[in-house]
Amino acid sequence: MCLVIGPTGVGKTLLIKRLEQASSASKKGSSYIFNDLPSTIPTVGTSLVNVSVNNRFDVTLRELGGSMGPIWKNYFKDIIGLMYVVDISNRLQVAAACIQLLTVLSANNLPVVPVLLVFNKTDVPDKFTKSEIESLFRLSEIVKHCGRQVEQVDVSACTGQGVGDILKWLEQNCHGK
Ligand SMILES: Nc1nc2c(ncn2[C@@H]2O[C@H](COP(=O)(O)OP(=O)(O)OP(=O)(O)O)[C@@H](O)[C@H]2O)c(=O)[nH]1
Ligand SMILES: [Mg+2]
Repeated sequence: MCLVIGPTGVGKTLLIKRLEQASSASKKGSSYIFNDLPSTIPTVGTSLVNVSVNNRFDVTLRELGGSMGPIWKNYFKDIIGLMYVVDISNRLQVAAACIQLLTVLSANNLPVVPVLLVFNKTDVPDKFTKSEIESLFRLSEIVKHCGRQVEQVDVSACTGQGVGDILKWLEQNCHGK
């Protein structure tokens, strides 16, 4: 099982819907083309979804609602991967998201699993730039010191940009476990 966490409203549920839809959508590079915009409601508790990874195998994604932040750590047991989603258009939330990420990565019960930082909502014009995110998150230090493999993707769950990069990460990191 791969855990999907991040603050409220960052787009975890929509992203998981896109990963589910990807196998029947058309692809352009690492992006998928979606013609609809499914509605979502805030996740209360947790939701489990099976996603087909590039038609090769299925992986179970467990989303934990952002409002459950204080008890995310109760779900770390037996995970094989961790996706942490950030809304790069939410200037008020990004600093808190960074602190929350550091708390997650330093939890002593977090297994040594691959971590994917998902920078979502790239479609919003007034978003943080890549270099602002780099320095706010001190990404290079996180990557160096957290003792786990940390990768990053820029995506838009709205437009489908970068959704293929997440599937590629799942294929390479959450296979057969
Ligand atoms: N513009 C834009 N909006 C997005 C994107 N992804 C999600 N949203 C919107 O953000 C809102 C919240 O999305 P959710 O998927 O419910 O967020 P969540 O992270 O699951 O939130 P919780 O379950 O409360 O933790 C919805 O209105 C989505 O349509 C994106 O890439 N771009
Ligand atoms: Mg949700």
